[in-house]
Amino acid sequence: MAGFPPNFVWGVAASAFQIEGATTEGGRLPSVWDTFGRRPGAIADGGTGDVACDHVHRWREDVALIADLGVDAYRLSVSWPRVIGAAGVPNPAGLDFYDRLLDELGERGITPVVNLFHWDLPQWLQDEGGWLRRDTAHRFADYAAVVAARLGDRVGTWAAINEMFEHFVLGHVVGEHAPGLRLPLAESGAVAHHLLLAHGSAVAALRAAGPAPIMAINSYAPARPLSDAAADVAAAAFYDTVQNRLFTDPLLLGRYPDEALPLVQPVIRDGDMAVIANPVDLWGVNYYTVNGVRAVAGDIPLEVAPPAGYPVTAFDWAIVPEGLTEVLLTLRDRYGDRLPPLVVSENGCAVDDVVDAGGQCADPDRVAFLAAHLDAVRAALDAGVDVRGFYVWSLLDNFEWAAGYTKRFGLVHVDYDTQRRTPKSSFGWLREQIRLNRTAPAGGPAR
Ligand code: GBH
Repeated sequence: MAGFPPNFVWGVAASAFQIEGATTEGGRLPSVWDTFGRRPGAIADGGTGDVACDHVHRWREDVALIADLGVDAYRLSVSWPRVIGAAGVPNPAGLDFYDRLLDELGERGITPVVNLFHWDLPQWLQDEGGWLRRDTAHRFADYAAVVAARLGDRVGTWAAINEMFEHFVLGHVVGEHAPGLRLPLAESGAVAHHLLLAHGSAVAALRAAGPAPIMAINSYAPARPLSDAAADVAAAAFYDTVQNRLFTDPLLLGRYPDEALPLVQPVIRDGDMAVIANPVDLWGVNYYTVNGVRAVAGDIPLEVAPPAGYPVTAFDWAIVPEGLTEVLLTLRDRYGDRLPPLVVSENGCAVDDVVDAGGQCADPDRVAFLAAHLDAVRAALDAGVDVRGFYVWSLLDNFEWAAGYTKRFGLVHVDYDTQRRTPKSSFGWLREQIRLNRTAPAGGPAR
């Protein structure tokens, strides 16, 4: 696995709501996920984020794990409702938590990559209209400025919003994620536009606050028609537009794809597109799978399912490493000079991991998954694509959104009864890959 460029960044990622717990401590206000998670049937196992991985109390142990893993960088997210109180007043106790966390990371030589929004909107902002409301984008920029002023001196790289597409579609159209809305497609465009506007406004605030580079983070997946039928081919093309271009075209080209314009046209104001296209320094790619798409009748005119012929993960997502190479090359080909250097900002898989009687947790399927996806990154590097780093999702098993605690993505197993952390075999494997890569530079014999 050696053969990556010498300055290639090895990282591991997590997000606030999925690991923190302590949802009522230190002045932390409810988020849309606290509310949504209490809807009967919303979460597969009825799990909540109340405790999660108890990271707010165990952060020191978790940073020690990250240091032990040997990664260069840790991608975390700040919980908006933890650091901003009602009416937008900063909450010092919440900021203190991240302050200590960043100090500890710094002392361990781990670069913090700090994302500001991983889907946990303060509930009070949702009550005022959430992402349907333009003002939420301005509130987000205010929040970014508060965090930058307090933590910016120790942040290695900023990110504003994780996966606008998932938050938009799953949270506001399909209703499977918080806030659980099922907006008619025709009314949903405001959410997409305001997320983009929030991103661009936050980029401006972060730039004004300091020199740290800024990364955009989106998910990408090739969309493949599930049959040769013309309707399925058209549905896959539409899905490709919505997932892979609806957010990326405005961010990089300053305009929406033509097919998506009717959705957003009513809410666009003069000057918005320039704000949205505020340049960033790095382009984060979250990659998990390829999506099979077929046409169906209904307001949402398509359905996504794993394409046949591939092995699947414990989540039933198709395992298609070459899809990652395809995504990286497609971005380069679509956006050319407009595309900043790429980073694989999330990759990983769900496995039904168990700790055996001897206290070991072997996850060979995850090792194979990660090895194949790292090969796919190297194929893109060999094809001349500028990829600067790779972040495994995730450090710990954690709250997997609508799947609750039923899906495990961690390099470290978490026993949710005892909060005991057990590094899986993939943890030791990744540590060894990082070490090998550092001692055998690109083009060297170990390749
Ligand atoms: C990421 O989203 C999130 O950023 C992270 O919080 C989350 O924990 C992690 O992934 C794991 O889920 O095969 O048809 O069922 C990933 C977005 C959307 C990617 C669903 C895979 C599967 C489509 N995912 N998609 S299908």
